Amino acid sequence: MMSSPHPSDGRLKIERIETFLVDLPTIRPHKLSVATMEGQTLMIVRLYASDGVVGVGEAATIAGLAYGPESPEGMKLAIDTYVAPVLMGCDPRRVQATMRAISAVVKGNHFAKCAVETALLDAQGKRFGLSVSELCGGRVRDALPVAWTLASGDTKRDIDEAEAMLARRRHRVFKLKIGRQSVEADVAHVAEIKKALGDRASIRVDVNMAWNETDAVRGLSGLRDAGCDMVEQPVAQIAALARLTARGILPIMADEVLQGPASAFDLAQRHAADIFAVKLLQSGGLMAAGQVGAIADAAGIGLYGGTMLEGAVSTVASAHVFASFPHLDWGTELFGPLLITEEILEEPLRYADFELAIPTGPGLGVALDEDRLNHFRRDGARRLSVVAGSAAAKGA
Ligand code: MUC
Ligand code: MG
Repeated sequence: MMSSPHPSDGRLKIERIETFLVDLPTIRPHKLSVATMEGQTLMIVRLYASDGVVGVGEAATIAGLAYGPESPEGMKLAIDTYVAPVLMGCDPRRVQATMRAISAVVKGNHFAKCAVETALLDAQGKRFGLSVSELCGGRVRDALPVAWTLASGDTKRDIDEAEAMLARRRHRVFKLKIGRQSVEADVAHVAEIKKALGDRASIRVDVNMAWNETDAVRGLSGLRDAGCDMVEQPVAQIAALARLTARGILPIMADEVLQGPASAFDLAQRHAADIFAVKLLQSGGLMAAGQVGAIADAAGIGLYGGTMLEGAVSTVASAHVFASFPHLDWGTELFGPLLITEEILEEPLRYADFELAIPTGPGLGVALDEDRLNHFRRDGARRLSVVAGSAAAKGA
């Protein structure tokens, strides 16, 4: 018989669900082919269970709706209006059954579902004294290599930034965001950075689908000659990605087209990529991301731990899942919290020696700094003081 998500003994329930948005500044504008990010908005969800355990989850997008179909505001609305009533009737210990009940009434909305599943697993881990990576099958590593994205829009500034990262031993793999200018200008930009850094760094690029196939063939050859190691999502279409992969000019990584297990299976069958950039949010949750990883493994496709430039909560959720991948040949890019100026954890994540240490405590193993969070909440103290200030200026 199928397990029901509903509390059969009436003893454990979710009593309260809280969602809110946090607007945080970034250390510099982050320039992608689809948008320039001037800040990052986190959608935080907290589930308060009747046993006193509180689970936290997070989701973030890139520049609102510029990158994909969900926005932080939309996720909050989806959870408050459609997910919350389902959660209120579920036993939070039955994580998969609860997510299944949600999916029965909410189609799509991968990011919102991932935030909720994160909170359920955080609570479950705290409840049973296990870290999320152990709940996800068990960690096979305690730290993850972390790449940094150079996306200031200026070649010289990118080189300086990379040098500073190398000197601090924080990153030695750099992903360059290209696709905003001509193929020739982009290749020249990559070549200049690779020339400056030499063998001290691995250089990869993310085109975020900006090229057509003929641009891509030209671009890939130029990038190979420039010393680039890998190209992420050069074109939008799966058929074109497959043809580029078959040419074998450079390893091709799928990102935007990878939207969970079914798409992973489709991409694998069509030989559309050499590597998968697994993102928890895009996959639709932690369990789904694990399935994407399993499909890649079964198909002989390489794995990379991707990010939506999330804050600390979602970053650490990703770290727990990637820690459980048997193979992670291409490392990760879990640097989201470092792009944000503000620390929102009581104890910051530890980045050292080119790696992120995965917390060992129960659940996600992190605690939010409530004062910082309250300060940056869209509906919090800072907004109220701005509103009060503008009212005073109007003589109210
Ligand atoms: C993307 O497209 O991969 C990840 C790193 C970064 O700078 O942007 C993201 C999104
Ligand atoms: Mg990408």
